[in-house]
This record gives sequence, C-alpha cells and structure tokens, in this order.
Amino acid sequence: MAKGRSRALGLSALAVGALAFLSGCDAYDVGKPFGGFGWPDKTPTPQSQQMYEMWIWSVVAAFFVGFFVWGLIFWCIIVYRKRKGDTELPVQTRFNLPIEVLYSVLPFLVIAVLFYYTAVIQTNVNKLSPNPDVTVEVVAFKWEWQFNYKSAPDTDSSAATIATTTGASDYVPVLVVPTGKTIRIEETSKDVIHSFWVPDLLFKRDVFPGNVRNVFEVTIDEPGSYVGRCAELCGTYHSMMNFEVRAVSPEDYQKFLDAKKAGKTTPEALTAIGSDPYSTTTSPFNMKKDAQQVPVSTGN
Ligand SMILES: [Cu+2]
Repeated sequence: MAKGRSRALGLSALAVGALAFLSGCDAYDVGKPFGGFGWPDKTPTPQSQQMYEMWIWSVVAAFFVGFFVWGLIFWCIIVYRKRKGDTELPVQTRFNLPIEVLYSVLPFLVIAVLFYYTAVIQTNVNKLSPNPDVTVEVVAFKWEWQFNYKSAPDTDSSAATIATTTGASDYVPVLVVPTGKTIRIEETSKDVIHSFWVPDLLFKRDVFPGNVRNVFEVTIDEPGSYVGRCAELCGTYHSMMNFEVRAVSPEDYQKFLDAKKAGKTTPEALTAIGSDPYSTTTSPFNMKKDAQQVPVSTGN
C-alpha cells in the first residue's frame, strides 16, 4: 500500500512539474504536429498564432491529466483485481489526507495555469493600438455587409470615409486589407445583431445596432483570401450573408484605394491590382450570390 501511494504521489508530482515546465515554454516554432489537434491549417495573424499555442498546450495539459487518470484506473484494475482464494473484502480506506490534498491542489494548479495564459492571450488579442495603420468600419444589415474605409479611427473627429464596398444579392463584398499592418475594425449594425466571423482568423465578434460599437484589431501576415460569414442568426437570408477578406501587399492596397477613390467599383479596382475581381472563397454557400456568374457591373 505504502509503495503504491508513493508511486501515485511521484506520478502526480511529475505531471505537475511537466505541466508547469511545458506551459512556460515558447511554442512559437512547434508547427502543427498531429494536424494541430483539429486546429485550422492557417494561423495567418499573430493573434491566431497565440490562440493556437494556447490550444496546443491545453491539449498537452489535458493529455497529462488523461494519462494520469487512465494510469491510476488501469493500475487499480490490474494490481487489485480479485484473485483466487480471496475471501475477505479488501481494506476499506475511509480517509487519505495526502490523496485528498492532492486531488484538490492539482486541479487548482491546472486551472490556475490555464486561466493565467487565457487571460494574457485574451488581453493581447483584444488590445487596441493608439494609431492603427488602417481603419475599416463594418456595417452589417439584413443581409449584407458594407465596408467603409476610413481615414482615421472614429475616436478621431476628423475621421472620414475614403471608399466604400457594399454587398448586394448578386455580389459578395470583398474587404481588401494590407498585409503586415494593424487593421482596426469598427463594427455597427443597421438593424439586428449580426456577427463578423472570419474562420481562418479564428476571430468572431458580434455586430450590435445602436451606439455599441465593437472594435478590434488584427494584423494579417499572409496574403490571401479568407472567407467571412455572419455568425449570428439574423433572419431568412442569414446563411447567405457572406463576405471575403482579401489581404494584399501594402502597395497594392494603396493602389486599390486610389482606384476606388477615382470612382472604380470594387471588382474594377481589384482587377487594377491584378487580383481576382470577385470573391473566391464563399463556396459552398455561394448559391445565387455567386457573382462570377453575373455581369461584372454589379459589384460596387
Ligand atoms: Cu447577419
């Protein structure tokens, strides 16, 4: 009995030590072992990279706890199974202070470590910079999106709209942003609650009507097209309320804005920078809104 108890204590000490050690590690270069344990392939923003690391170490912690518990279960099943000739009940232990302390302290430590990193990463993800490089006002309405490119955040009284892109029933709106820059998104809704969701960015935030403006910032390091969805059931055509985020080089972004300012539509301005004029990622929900099947003139 004493031997078993010390082994259990030794195992748990090892688990706690490993957890503390691993949680403190810099996991930036781990890549995506085991397919990222279900995490999406892309982590195109520093924010999603941090969340990915949090996810991986949470999985590691869960495995440590899992293996420890499975180990104890199988150990009991094997070592204390009923043998031939066993006629008496085994010793009935009512209290075991070390084990009771252990199963109170150990989960607390696990929760404390996970809570600490959750709080740190959440604060980083929600952080707003004093001077974002790009500000876009996202206006949601039933059942479309409008993107207003602003000259400054709305905390600045001089903020004006430079260019606008609006979705229509035959046009999936494309939000063009520069790579490697701080993009501030300011959200507002004209009617009900919607939700701005870009799955690849691992980020989703509700869009409220009225005076509540949800604001967040993101930096997209990898150029590419990222599908966007409304993630708050907002009525009949909620499922068709899609958009696309197109991350292009800062030079192309500037050219795109100049073309928009010169009066070009979004598809024309996208063509001008050599980018796909229409959304390319809205499958499988493109249905009737597949703008590539309708005349070019509809996009604005
Ligand atoms: Cu919606």
